[in-house]
This record gives sequence, structure tokens and C-alpha cells, in this order.
Amino acid sequence: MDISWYRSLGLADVAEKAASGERLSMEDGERLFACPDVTAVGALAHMVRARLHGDKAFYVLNRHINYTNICINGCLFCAYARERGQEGAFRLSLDDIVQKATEGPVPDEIHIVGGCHPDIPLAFFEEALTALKKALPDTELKCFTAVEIAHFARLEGISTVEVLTRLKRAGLAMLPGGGAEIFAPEVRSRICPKKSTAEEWLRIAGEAHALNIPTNCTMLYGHVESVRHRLEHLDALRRQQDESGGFACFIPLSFQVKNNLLGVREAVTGVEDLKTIAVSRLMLDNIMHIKAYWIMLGVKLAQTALWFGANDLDGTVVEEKIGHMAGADSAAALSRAELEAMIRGAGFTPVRRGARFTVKEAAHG
Ligand code: V47
Ligand code: SF4
Repeated sequence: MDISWYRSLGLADVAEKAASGERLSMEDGERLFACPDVTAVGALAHMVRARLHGDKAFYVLNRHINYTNICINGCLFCAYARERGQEGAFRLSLDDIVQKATEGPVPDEIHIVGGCHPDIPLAFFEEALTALKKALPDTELKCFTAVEIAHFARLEGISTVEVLTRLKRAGLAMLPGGGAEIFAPEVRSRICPKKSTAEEWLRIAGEAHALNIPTNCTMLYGHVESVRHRLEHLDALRRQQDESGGFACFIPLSFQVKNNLLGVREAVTGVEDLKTIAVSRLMLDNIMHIKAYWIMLGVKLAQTALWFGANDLDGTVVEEKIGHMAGADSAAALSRAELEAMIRGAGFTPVRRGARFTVKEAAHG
């Protein structure tokens, strides 16, 4: 590390903390965001990333399935959701779900999320997981955000712990990280006033961890939030992780700006994306993996992000609606060969992983 570079930027103390593994404060995070030289912030994040993962970059053979876009929450940033009966509204049957899951090569992970539908019973999801596990016994089922878990509990009149326990019994391996958005109440009330609160989201993550269900976590940035809100969000995740330890991966989600009711029309720059990823890597000293989600970033920026603190690209995906309905112009799917070439082309060694980041195939040169 070239400390004179950081001295010239007024960041020598932050750089030394990062080098020694000392926890960064929120003020450190603010100074990193304010640094005009994104490469300096990226180099610090890369140092931490290399310490944790060397030159490995992870990917997963997965398949996304959205079971419905009918949702009672009406988040103002969401281009995906519809009301029941509205044009474009859909809901998959159990057979549709199993058919989608089994139509291609056997995936290592199935990622299932949907809107908060007014009346799909929990028994439907238990049946779906049981059927998927029967059809694909070696595939890990990563399903339902904490927001959906809260919704199922409310519909059934049972606790969220009971919902998690029943779904785990049916085959659930892990929860995806969605629904976290930005935790600050003044932002939440503007962008998703009907959604679970931050406290509820974090509580459910902790409950899942206690039941030995790991979860991912996310942050939706680039809309009406400030840098301070992002840092408070990262700090809340870091504190939750100190307590319950089950976050496998953090995914910063760059806001795709088409078709939203927030009035946001301009996406953040690639530089801002890279800085957000780098600061996330530096702040989240207790979360092992940082994902550069190629669907939202595009392939080229996701490759670049591997040099700015990220160590995972997500996967084959196959079919994606949430980002694409909001204008994401990435492809809908990548093949295994494309993902591996993407990682090698960026200068890293590809590692195929499962949903819970167990290595499926060791890195080879
Ligand atoms: O919670 C919605 C976000 C999330 C937009 O855990 C948007 O491995 C950008 O969480 N622009 C769902 N983002 C997706 C998600 C996810 C995706 C991939 C992998 C994993 C994982 C989790 O998508 C929502 C919301 O934060 N979102 N609309 C948009 N216009
Ligand atoms: Fe519904 Fe999720 Fe869209 Fe919010 S982000 S409206 S909860 S589908």
C-alpha cells in the first residue's frame, strides 16, 4: 500500500485501519465517499478483497423464478409489481414453477421471489419447495425475502419463526437478500411506505440465522437516499451480523430508473457504483462476500467491480424481470462458459459455488 498516496488525499488513518483490519467508523465511510479519487478507494477495497479471497471470483449456476408480480405493497421505486387484474399481472402455478426449475441443465441454486400476493397460502409454498426438492434433490433453494416471510406470517396469523421453520422443513436452504432497500425511516416512508420496517427486516434475518438458515442482504441505492443513509444502512447490517452471524453475502443494488413513481430519471454513474461497492467492502468487515450483480451493473462494470472489492458475480440467472422491467439493458442470461470467460477476462480465477457459498468446483488456473 502506497501510504503517501493516501496521505495526499487526507486518508492515511483510514488506509492504515483498513490495512490492519480495524473496523472503520461511519465518519471514515463518509470520508471515503467524499474522496474524489475512486481508484484510491478501490485499491483499499481490493486489498481487503484479496486478503479474503485472493484472486478468486465466484459464480453460481442458478435459475431465477418469480412466482407472481401481484403485490399489495406498491413500492414507489418498483417497475415490476402489478395489482390483481391489472394488465401484465401474473401468477405461476405449482406446475409452472416446477417446469421452469427443471427445463434446463440442473442448477446448483434456485432463487425464488415474488410480490406480496394478497392470498397465496403458505401451504402452496411448502408444496412448491417439497416438489422442487423431489425433482432436484441436489439444488439449494434460496427463496423468499424477509419481506415475503413477514407477509406470509401476517396472512396466516402465525409468527415469522413459525413460517421459517415450516419452509425449512419443506426444503428451504437460504433467504435471498431483497427487501432491505434503505433502512432509514425517512427514506423508507418515501420509497416503500407499506413495506416491512427496518426493525422487522433485521429481526427476521436474525431469526433465520438462529434457525441455521443463512441469508443474503442488499441495499438499493441511487434514488432519493444520501451517502449518510447508505452508511447507516451498512452499519445496521454490520451490527446485525455481529449479533447473528448468518449473512453470507452483501449485494449493493444499483437503482434502474425506468418506470418508477419516485420521479428519479437519472441513474448514478459507474464511478458511483464502483465507489459504493468499494466502501461496502471496507465497511462490512464481518460479511465475507460482496456481489457485483451483473444484471443491474451490466457485464463490463461487474467485471471492473471485481477490482473494487467485489468477489462474486451471481450467476446464470436465466430469466430476470425485476431489473429488466426497470430498464436494465444487460442480457437475460449468461452461460457457464460466458461467466467463466468474464471472470478470466477480468484477471481472476473462476470458482463455481453453491447458494451458501460452498465451493462446487475448485479454482483452476
Ligand atoms: O428488494 C427493485 C430491488 C430487490 C429495482 O440474495 C431494484 O442473491 C434496482 O434482492 N432497480 C430484489 N433494484 C432482488 C434481490 C436480489 C437479486 C439478486 C440476488 C439476490 C441474492 C437478491 O430488487 C428488491 C429491490 O431492492 N429492486 N426494483 C430497480 N428498479
Ligand atoms: Fe412489491 Fe417487492 Fe415491488 Fe415492493 S419491491 S412493490 S414489495 S414486488
